[in-house]
Amino acid sequence: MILALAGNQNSGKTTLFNQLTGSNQRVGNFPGVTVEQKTGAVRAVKNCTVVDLPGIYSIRPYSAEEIVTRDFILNQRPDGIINIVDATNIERNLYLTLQLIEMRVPMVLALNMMDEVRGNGGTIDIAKMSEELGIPVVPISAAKNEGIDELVDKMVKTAKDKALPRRIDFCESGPVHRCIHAVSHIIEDHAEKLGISPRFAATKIIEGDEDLTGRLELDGNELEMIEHSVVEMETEQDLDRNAAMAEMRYQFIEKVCARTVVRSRESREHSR
Ligand code: GDP
Ligand code: MG
Ligand code: K
Repeated sequence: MILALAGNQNSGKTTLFNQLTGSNQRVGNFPGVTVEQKTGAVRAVKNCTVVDLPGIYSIRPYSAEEIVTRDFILNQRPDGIINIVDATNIERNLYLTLQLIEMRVPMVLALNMMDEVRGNGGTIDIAKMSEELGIPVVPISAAKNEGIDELVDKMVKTAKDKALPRRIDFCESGPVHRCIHAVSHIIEDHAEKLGISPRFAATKIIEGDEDLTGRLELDGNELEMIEHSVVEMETEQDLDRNAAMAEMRYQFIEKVCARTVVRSRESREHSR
C-alpha cells in the first residue's frame, strides 16, 4: 500500500512523517525535478510506504512543488492520502484539502496541533467536520505522538475499502456551480480515459492549468465551449475565473468552520 502525505508548510508534516516511519526513511528526488522526495515504511503496518509530498498551499501549476504534488497523485495513484492540517490555522489549510478532495482518492484528514487548540481553550467538533467534508477526520498531535495509531488505522481501512470522499460539490448553485458542471460534462470522457476525476480536471481547466488541459486532448469545439462557459461565469459572478474559484472554496470553508470550530476568547480577539 502506498500512502501520500500532503499538507501546507509548517503543518507538522515532517514531525508526522517521522512518527509514522521512525528512522526507516529514504531520501531522493521526484523524477525530473530537484524537489526532495522522502519515502518511508510505516512502522505499524506491513508493506505500507508513505511518500512525503512537498509542503504547498494550493494545487496550481506555478511551482515545481505544486506540480510534483499534482502529478504524484494523478500518475502514481496512491492508495490513500493523509492530509495533515494545522488546526490552529484551519481556514488557510483547508484550501488545499478541498482540492485534494476533488482529486477523488481515498483520504483522511489528520487534524494536527490539537494540543495547541486545546491549550488555547478552543474545541473542534470532529464528527461534524468529518460529515461536512465527507472524509474521516482524526485529531492528532504529531509532536506529542497523540492520535497517530488511530490515524493509521483509519487511513489503512479507508484505503483498503477504496472509500472515496463523499462530497463532490462545494457549492450547490450559482454561476460557479453551473460552470464547473458544464465543463465537467464537456471533458468527462477525456478525463476518465486518463483516470482523472472530471470535476478536478474541470476546476484546473477553469483556473488555466494549460499542462493538464493539454493532456486531455480536447478538440477546438470543446475548448470553445469551455471558454464560453467560463466567460459567462466571470460575467455573472463579476469576478475573474481564479478569484471566482477561490471565493467558492473560501465560502465553503467559512461555512464548515462556523459549524465546527469554537475558538477561545483569546484567539478570537487575536484574529480581529
Ligand atoms: P512541516 O513544515 O509541515 O514539515 O512542519 P514541521 O514538522 O517541521 O513542524 C513545524 C513546527 O510545528 C515545528 O516547530 C514542530 O515542532 C511543530 N509541531 C508539529 N506538530 C505539532 C503538534 O502536534 N503540536 C504542536 N504544538 N506543535 C507541533
Ligand atoms: Mg517539513
Ligand atoms: K505551532
